[in-house]
Amino acid sequence: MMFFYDIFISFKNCIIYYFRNGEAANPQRARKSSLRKSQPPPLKRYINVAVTGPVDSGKSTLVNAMRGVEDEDEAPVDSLGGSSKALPRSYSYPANPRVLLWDLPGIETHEMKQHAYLEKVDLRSYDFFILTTSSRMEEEVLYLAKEILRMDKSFYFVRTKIDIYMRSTKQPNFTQGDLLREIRKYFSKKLQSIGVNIPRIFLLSALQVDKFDFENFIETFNSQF
Ligand SMILES: Nc1nc2c(ncn2[C@@H]2O[C@H](COP(=O)(O)OP(=O)(O)OP(=O)(O)O)[C@@H](O)[C@H]2O)c(=O)[nH]1
Ligand SMILES: [Mg+2]
Repeated sequence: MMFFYDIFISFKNCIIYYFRNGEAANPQRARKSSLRKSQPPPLKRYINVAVTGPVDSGKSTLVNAMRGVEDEDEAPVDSLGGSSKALPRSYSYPANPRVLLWDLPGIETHEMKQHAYLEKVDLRSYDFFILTTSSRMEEEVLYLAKEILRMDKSFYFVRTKIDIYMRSTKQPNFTQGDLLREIRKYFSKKLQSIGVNIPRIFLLSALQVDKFDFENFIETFNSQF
């Protein structure tokens, strides 16, 4: 009796493995199917990392900088990704072939649009998030952060275009270090207020990768995945 039970269990596991791996080979399909399920498939070939944030916050430029390319046109879009800007696009990550970087469309300010955004990009199907903003902590960024926490997943918080901020901010008694410390403290407080105990915050420029937090960001990312 035990023997037949063992055969039944291993047959069942084979079927589960087959279907999960099928989805893993095609994240687009996995995303669609995860709309129907409460959980994304635990067995996946890729670590799907979503770069998300408001419109124009520097998502695509950051993806390019992470991949070490200057112009999006030079970077071949993975066949897995769509071609429209309104769709998430996937890119390989040269430093780690297990990672797939997803350049998500920008989230818009209006509350209803925020809701629609979650449906459109199916946030649940990603494993990790890089949340970008190019200004102060906007409402939609906090909204995304809360959604990610609700899914029990984590994120890096990236304040992009910090080079512009540094160039345009003139505070006579503040050194660059002071300014960066203030910004970090500001974002830290905001993120802690929604329950992120130890926020991982990077203040960087995707166009000046040898300055600010960019190198630290890449090192941290590479050591985590
Ligand atoms: N100076 C500076 N400019 C940046 C930086 N990151 C992005 N930009 C510029 O900001 C503009 C918008 O950048 P994108 O990367 O297209 O922004 P996005 O979030 O992908 O925009 P959408 O996909 O339209 O939501 C471009 O002109 C970039 O060159 C940065 O770190 N520093
Ligand atoms: Mg973009």
